[in-house]
Amino acid sequence: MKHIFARAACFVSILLSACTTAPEKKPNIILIVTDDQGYADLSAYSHVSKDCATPNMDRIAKSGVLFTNGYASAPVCSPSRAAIYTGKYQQRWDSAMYWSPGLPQNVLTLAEMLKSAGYITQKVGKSDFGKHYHTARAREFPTRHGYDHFLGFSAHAHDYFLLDEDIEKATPDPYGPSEALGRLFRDTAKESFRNTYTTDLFTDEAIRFINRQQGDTPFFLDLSYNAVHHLIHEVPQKYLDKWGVRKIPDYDTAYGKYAQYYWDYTQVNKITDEEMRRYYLANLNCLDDNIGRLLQALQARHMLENTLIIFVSDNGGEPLSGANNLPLCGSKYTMHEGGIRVPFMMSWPGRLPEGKIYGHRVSALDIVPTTLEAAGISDTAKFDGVSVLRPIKEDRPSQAAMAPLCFQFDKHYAVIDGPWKLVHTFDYNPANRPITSQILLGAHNNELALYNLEQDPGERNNLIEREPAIAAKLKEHFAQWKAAMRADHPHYRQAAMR
Ligand SMILES: [Ca+2]
Repeated sequence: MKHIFARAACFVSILLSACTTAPEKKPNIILIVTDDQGYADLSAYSHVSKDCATPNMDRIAKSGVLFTNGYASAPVCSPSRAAIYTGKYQQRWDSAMYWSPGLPQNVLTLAEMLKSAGYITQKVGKSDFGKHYHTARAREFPTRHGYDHFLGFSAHAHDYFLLDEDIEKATPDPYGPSEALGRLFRDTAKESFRNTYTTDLFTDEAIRFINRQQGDTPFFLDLSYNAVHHLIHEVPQKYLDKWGVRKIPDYDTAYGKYAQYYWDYTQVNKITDEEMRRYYLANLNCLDDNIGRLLQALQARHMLENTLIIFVSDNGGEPLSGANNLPLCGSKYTMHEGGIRVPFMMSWPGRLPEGKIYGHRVSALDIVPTTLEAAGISDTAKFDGVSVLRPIKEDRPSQAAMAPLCFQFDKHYAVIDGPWKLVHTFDYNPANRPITSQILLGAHNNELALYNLEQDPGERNNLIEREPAIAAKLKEHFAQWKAAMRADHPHYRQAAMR
């Protein structure tokens, strides 16, 4: 009898212990996506351009992990973002393998997955999933794919200052050259702002969201800036003064069509190369200060410890906007390293190493699986990336990094396997590109080339004649990948509008 009581007491004790042990708190997740930031334009990197300092962004690397070998899935905004937010190659549903792949109904986004697991979700800034711009009815509109709240715009770019209803009057062709525009939305309703600037406005909204969080419910904050995308010259006066560049008047109807203004200032017509770099640095400086405000807000709420911060640029830098990708060659729009190897960092104090430089390959495709593991969510969906939490801790390559990584955008393609990269890239609209871009593009444009990235990350030494067997193997990998993507299309062929 005594024995039975003892066992019962033991059982009750175990039960109480199980009941009183609080479940591990899920981390908050903050995903910061910058736009067209150059590989040399983050001062956490030892290869940083000498004229560039980003001390606030660098804090993320100091408190976490800096990736020197991190890839976007595409050299331009919208297809790259599709992979960032789904963990899948966007080519699985985008038969054109081009712009604006959209978001099929049966592809879940990170926001949808986290919301299902109890997260409060907010998106701020640029969305850019598909061509159904400026309508909250589209599947790719943020409130239709997992965000409780949204403040931002749906297309691929936006004026930094023109944020009120006048933008609609100025842009009668939402699918033409000024498709970039359209109103800002708060949730599903259009909203106007005056006397502000997108980088400041988006940070203010992010901080308000952080400060609203009072209970134990974890949050997902997706902060997607339009900086440092063109129109790069649009920068608050104090930064223009600091970087010694003149104020170019904001758009006014007296200028003529907005499309003309947009075109004029996205080419090196009215701004010299040297001035363009200073506008870019002024714009980046403002962005960096805003990242500092965000980190300060987290620190004030004692949230830095339990927050996984992921920072990534959606594609490589655009020299037309003054970005610098050195020592890489190529730029946004190309499959050279300058188009796809991007500023990339991750911080989770206490859970990931601090101040670590991780040189094994990572990909934007890894963001979703990594976040899900951090949040303790087991998802049966098949991703093209993997969680890199353990590989980082063990300082080894991930399983995905030991397999080929493939890229296609329009007619450009590349495949990376170990140190080897097979790439076929073409001039992007060469008639309109300034000399700086041509120099950065490298010597082996418009031909199939093979590089050893470990020895030659700048892709200067084409080894395709010397290593034909390796080139053939990579070509075969690419053909198999493309066939696998094509085979998936029927599975995802669903209307984006529901
Ligand atoms: Ca971009």
